[in-house]
Amino acid sequence: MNQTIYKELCRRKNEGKRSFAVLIDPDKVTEADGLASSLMDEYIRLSVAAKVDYFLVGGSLVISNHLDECVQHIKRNCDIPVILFPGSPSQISRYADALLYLSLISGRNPELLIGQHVVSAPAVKQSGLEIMPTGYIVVDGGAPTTVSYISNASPVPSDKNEIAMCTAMAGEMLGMKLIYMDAGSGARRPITETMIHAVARHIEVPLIVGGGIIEPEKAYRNCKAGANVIVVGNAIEKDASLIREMSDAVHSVLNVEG
Ligand code: 1GP
Repeated sequence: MNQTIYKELCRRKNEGKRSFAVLIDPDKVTEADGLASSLMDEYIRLSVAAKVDYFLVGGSLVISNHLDECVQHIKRNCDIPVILFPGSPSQISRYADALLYLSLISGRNPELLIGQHVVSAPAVKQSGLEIMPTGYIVVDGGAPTTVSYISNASPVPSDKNEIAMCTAMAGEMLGMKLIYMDAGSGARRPITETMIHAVARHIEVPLIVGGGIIEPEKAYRNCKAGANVIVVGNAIEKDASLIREMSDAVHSVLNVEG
């Protein structure tokens, strides 16, 4: 299987480079008829200018059926790789470059650990997408988020660094190629740097961190703590000019740490 995106993620990690990903919710950037909104074009334009590394496309609850149109529009208009971040097995588009194949390892809901994967396995395989097995760790962000409600699983308490650390270690030893720590979209409290550091220093695979990051300074500190990829969605929806500031903050960190 083609592993272009994953190899690039690992290369960037090994070189001490951090990556910035803009999260796009197809519901928010397409019109009722599926056509791209001017907002989507603005995101693409600003992201290209700011040298954004990846687009993550998806969400815990995608209501419209415009995923394909959204991904195709991005692919037609820029070279930034598109990685699917699906909230359910229906969120697969063969037009994307890669798929975060998420297993909710912080939860104890068998459907989200393996059940939905079994049901969707043939379709996922046929998609031809680059599959990136990802241990998904949801951390309490101070408010019930869509992901915690939909997943019907309790998040890791925000101050229990050792639980997050052991969960990530177990995920890596089970074969996960990425660990994604998420406080949930729109989290009131993003994941602490101490938790990020505790996890990062115990795993070898790239670490993605997102949820409630609204300030470039926080993105910077997360990278210093050991995050390899920073994901921002909500804050950019409120102020698209943050794309540049976040991207610059993330890319300003260049060192191999913890
Ligand atoms: C959510 O990690 C992502 O799954 C991004 O969160 O929308 O709060 O930036 P925000």
